[in-house]
Amino acid sequence: MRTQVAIIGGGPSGLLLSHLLNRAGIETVVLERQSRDYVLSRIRAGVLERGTVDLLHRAGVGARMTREGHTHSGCYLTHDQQMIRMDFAAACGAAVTVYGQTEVTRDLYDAQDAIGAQHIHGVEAVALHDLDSARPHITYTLDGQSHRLDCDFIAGCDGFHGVSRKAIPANLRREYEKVYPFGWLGVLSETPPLHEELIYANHPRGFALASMRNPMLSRYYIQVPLSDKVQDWSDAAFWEEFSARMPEDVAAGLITGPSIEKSIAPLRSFVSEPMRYGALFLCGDAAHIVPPTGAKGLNLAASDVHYLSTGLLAHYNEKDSAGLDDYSQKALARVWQAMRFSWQVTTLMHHFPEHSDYDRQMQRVELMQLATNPAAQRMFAENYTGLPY
Ligand code: RFL
Ligand code: PHB
Repeated sequence: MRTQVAIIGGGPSGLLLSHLLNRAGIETVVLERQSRDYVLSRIRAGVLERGTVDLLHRAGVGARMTREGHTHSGCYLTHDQQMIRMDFAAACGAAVTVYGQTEVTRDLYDAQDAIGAQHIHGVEAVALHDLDSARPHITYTLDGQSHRLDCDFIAGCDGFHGVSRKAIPANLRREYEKVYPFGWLGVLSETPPLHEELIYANHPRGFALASMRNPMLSRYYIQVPLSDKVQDWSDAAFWEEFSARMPEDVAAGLITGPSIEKSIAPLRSFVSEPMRYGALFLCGDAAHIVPPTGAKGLNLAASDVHYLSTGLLAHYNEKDSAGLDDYSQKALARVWQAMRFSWQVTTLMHHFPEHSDYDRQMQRVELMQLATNPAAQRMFAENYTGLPY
């Protein structure tokens, strides 16, 4: 089999790239290890930057997001009992859209079906070959049979645990990593959200986040030690701990219910450079991971796809390869900005086991600066709603 761009991974990066390319007449094949149902059952990100929203509209998949997504022009940071509003609209004239990654992925699959894009689910033993030659190709097995896919380019959109990144020779790859000493326990529940905007809570007992998907679906998180297991946390224990970390007057309005999903995600920052090797281009979590505190993971995947799709379009339509040559450098410049913001908000809002009283005073004064200083508010708002690309 032959295609122009072979895409490994049918998560949001792979699907969005496939859709933008197909709409421009460039042929793709998406190879995904899991079933479509499995991909659509993963509960992940919930906040879309304005750039991601614009890109989804440009890809022609924004209609349901416009109908069902919710525009948020601010969020709250709390410090014990104090609520500090970050007013994005006043600080930088921008907003974010609350619309789940699951819904973005579903819209992309539906749109891909409508144009007959090629997806192969259930592939195993995916391997990349001859990346630094004019004949790159992929081998894989499907239902026990071996297959070969020849292509011009390979997009590695296979997430942090995928095979693409490791196909770049180790001596040409530089990895940067920071592992945080805690994780987030997340609960999805069919209850009205605690508040109309997101609340990020810094509390002596640990961080908590009140988020949402829609008026009858809430997403809540609490910081937990890495040693905790999901089965250690009954729903009742979760609600009690979550309430204790929110300001008392806000927690008084919490409506609890059974969890319909409960999972623990470790927090990690990771960047692998460069994001290109010969015919291979990495996108999204395959190249970088951020802790979820800044809500940047999915949004970085979208900006990578923007740079790569623009480069591929110029290559095929105008025989201009400058965008492909610049891809790694441009994408990484934005990745590092989001790394810094995610690290800053993670450090500001969590309870670190090794923190001294001095470190906690630093968190307090930084939060007070965000509460009172328009320059600090603008910097937060610009980064949260998304730097331009
Ligand atoms: P994905 O979504 O991981 O998709 C990669 C796809 O590649 C497939 N795959 C393979 N396919 C073929 N062959 C192989 N060898 C393969 N290996 C893997 C996988 O099955 C999968 O379908 O990466 P992508 O597309 O780059 O998208 C990135 C986003 O998913 C990610 O940045 C965010 O979801 C990160 N993230 C969060 N971001 C936020 O902004 N807010 C959040 O609340 C948030 N929560 C999360 C998250 C990521 C999590 N992960 C990765 C464990 C919670 C979790 C649990
Ligand atoms: C979510 O709703 O899942 C969510 C929102 C904001 C974050 C992280 C996760 O910073």
